[in-house]
Formats: sequence, C-alpha cells, structure tokens
Amino acid sequence: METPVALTIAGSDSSAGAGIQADLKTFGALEVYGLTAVTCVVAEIPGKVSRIEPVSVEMVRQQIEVLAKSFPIAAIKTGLLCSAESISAIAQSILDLPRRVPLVVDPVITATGGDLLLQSDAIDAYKTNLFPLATLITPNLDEAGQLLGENIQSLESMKRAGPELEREFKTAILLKGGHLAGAVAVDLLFSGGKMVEFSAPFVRDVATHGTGCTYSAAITAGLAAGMPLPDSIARAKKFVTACIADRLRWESDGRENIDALSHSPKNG
Ligand code: PXL
Repeated sequence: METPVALTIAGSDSSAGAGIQADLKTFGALEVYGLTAVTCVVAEIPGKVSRIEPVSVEMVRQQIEVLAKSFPIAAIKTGLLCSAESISAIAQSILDLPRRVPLVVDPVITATGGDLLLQSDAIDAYKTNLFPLATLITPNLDEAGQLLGENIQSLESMKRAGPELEREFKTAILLKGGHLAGAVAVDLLFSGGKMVEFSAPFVRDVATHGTGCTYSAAITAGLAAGMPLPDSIARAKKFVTACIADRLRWESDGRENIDALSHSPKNG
C-alpha cells in the first residue's frame, strides 16, 4: 500500500512536545507521511509560553495551496490557529481543495499549563467557518465549556454537553474528559446521535504537554489510512496512553526537571 499522507495546520512548539512537532512525530510513528502548514511560532517550554508570533495569513494560505497541488492529502488536522483571521482564511483554503477529505479540528484555546493561546474573537470564527467543514471536533472540557458557555466538570455534564455540541455544530464530537479527577481517563464520542465511550487508566502527575495534539494527530493518521472513525479513536487513545507511560524526563540540579511525552513508545 502507498504511504498515506496527512496535513497538519498548526503552530510550532519550540519544546516540540505539542504543535506541529508532536503531529509530525505522531504521523511518523503511525506510518503516515506528514505535511505541515505553520500558523504561528511559539517560544515555550512545557507549562510556560513566553511568546507567540503569527505567520502571515497569506503565508499560511500558500503553504496549504502548494501542498494540495502536489501531494495526495488523505486527511487534515488543525491545531493552534492563532487568530480569527487565520481561522477564516484556513477554512477558505480547505474549501478550495480539489477534493474533500476528513478534517479533524482540535479547537486549541489554552495550553495544558493554562496559558491562553488563541485570541478570544477567534471562537466565533471557529463556529462560523471551520466547524461546518469538520469530520470531528476534539474539545477538552475547558474548550467544550467555552464553546457552550457552560461549566462541564463531571461525567454527567459531559453526557449532557456532548449531544448539545453535536447538534449545534452538526458533526461528530470527541469530548475529552482527561481533566476530570478519577482513576480512568474517559472520552466520549458523540456521532450520529449515538455515544461511544473510550477509557484508559489515568496516569497522574506526569507530563501532559502535547497530549491533545498527539491524540488528534493520531486520529487523523488513522483516517488518512482509511480506518473508520471509532477505530481511529480507539487506536489513538492507546497511542497517547503509551506516549504518557513511556514519557521522558531530564533531571537537573539548578533548574526544574523537564518532562516530555515519548512519541515513539514501546507499546504504541
Ligand atoms: O497543547 C496545545 C498547543 C498547541 N499548539 C502549540 C502549542 C500548544 C501548547 O503549548 O504550543 C503550538
């Protein structure tokens, strides 16, 4: 079989655990060839964003355009898109592609450490322009709360919010419950009016920087290879859990220890 091709439209994370770097490593581990359209450059380490600089909208558009002319792109994911203007331009670029392919939208709003990554007027651009093109949207609880304007902090409220999100945005929703306290990390897929649960043991107090990016990239890799959505999610959940279990750590005398996900886990 030819190697499937996937495109990530996302920001660059200098510490390489999240963003396009995480996406590319994930695509590679899952035997998909990854292409990139960079939307912004973030100077950061896990837990601390120090500067975000956007790439011009014209440049983002052109990256997508040249790639689409040459490569057989089989699936696309979006990550950090930075501004309302870039979200709208990216939606237009996706509409202009020669054919429709699965689109996974990870609506990145804040970094795992809590730093705000997206300008606040960008949420409307997501709703109006990008969500209508999505095959799957993958909000965590904070993002789902911001999209719905309500607080989602329990499994019960996830089960209420999921169908609301599916109805409002008319597409499949993977609501990620990883931020809930509990022994298992539960994610719920709402698709076609049904709910499917994905669970994995919750690994406490470890590196989580980049887990969202890695998860949505792994789902996209499955879709690029032609896997059905639920199978892509099940495999992606196992992959992320293995990335966390196999995390890396650099100990340091003078500074804080630094942790990172492994993107080439032993049991991935
Ligand atoms: O994890 C969210 C995220 C996405 N994209 C980029 C990031 C981060 C988090 O820091 O830097 C580029």
